Amino acid sequence: MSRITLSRYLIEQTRSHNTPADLRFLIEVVARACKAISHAVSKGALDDVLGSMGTENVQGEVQKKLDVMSNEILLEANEWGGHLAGMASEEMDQAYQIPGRYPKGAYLLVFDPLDGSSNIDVNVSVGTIFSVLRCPDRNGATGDLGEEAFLQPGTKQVAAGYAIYGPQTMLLLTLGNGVKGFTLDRELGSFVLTHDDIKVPETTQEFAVNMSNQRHWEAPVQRYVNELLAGESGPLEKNYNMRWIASMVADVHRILTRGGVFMYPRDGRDPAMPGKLRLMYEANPMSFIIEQAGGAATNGTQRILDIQPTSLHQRVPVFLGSKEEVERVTAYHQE
Ligand code: P6P
Repeated sequence: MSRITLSRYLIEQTRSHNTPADLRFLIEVVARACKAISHAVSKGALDDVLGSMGTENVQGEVQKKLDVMSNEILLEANEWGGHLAGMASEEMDQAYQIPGRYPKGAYLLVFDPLDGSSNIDVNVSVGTIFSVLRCPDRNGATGDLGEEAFLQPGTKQVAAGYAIYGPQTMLLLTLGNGVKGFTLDRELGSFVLTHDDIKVPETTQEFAVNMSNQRHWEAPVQRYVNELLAGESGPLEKNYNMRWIASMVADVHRILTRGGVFMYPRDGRDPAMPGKLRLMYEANPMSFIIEQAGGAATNGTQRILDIQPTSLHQRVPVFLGSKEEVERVTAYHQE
């Protein structure tokens, strides 16, 4: 059977779901950039790409060399094609303006160029997360694109995906009609469709959370996690396993593959920081993918995709994955 590459899948989506040609081109360019990032990540110590830059990003987090490299790969790949009106990244304080020498397009690309980068130096899976929005009508405005153009709820995403750089490099993608998984065939140099219709199992016996933060959690989360730990002798009447890779892409990929519930709750350490994960380029794209795969995603009190963003780098609590568990922990927040 001939293998369906990402390019063929996108062409077929254009025919069957009227996927616009410039969106198809955007996804192809992002996929090509992820191949370049995969190559750079795989070199590790061979190419002196490990370790830190000695700088901090807008989040106040130490920037790894590969964080900066991955960000530059995505900017350089996407800025010239004429499909974007602007870009935004975890690694950049301000929105990225398309240079005047290039044409501008209809879309906004928002990304975390290398999520989980604290794992790079210990050779654990990391990934790239991306979200695609339409640029609002600028009514003829020609100056710099302001942050407000990006501040759209997750329901406005036209595409979202991630690349995971693990034992295999994979690209998971949704255009709003299901979730597809593509595995990089390094001999072909193409992403090949290997997971045609990814679904999150509605129930699970596996949860993902950083337990070292337990003393900082709010009461509903304390109650829920204690019930998970109580196992079959507790109110949930089944035993649960725990996994925490501390790389959102890897934890979410596991959940898409075999189910589970992922949590990064708000905690009491810093009221100004309602959780660690960023809405625009972590929570929103991952929530779009999870919902398209039949799962659920909330911030504990509301659907993540319905949140109206107030700033480009805002953080939100995240509960996502198997619907039964997300609905349960969300219900506890309402009690
Ligand atoms: P912690 C990686 O830095 C990240 O943003 C996510 O990929 C991951 O889920 C989370 O932070 C891990 O956080 O506090 O467990 O190191």
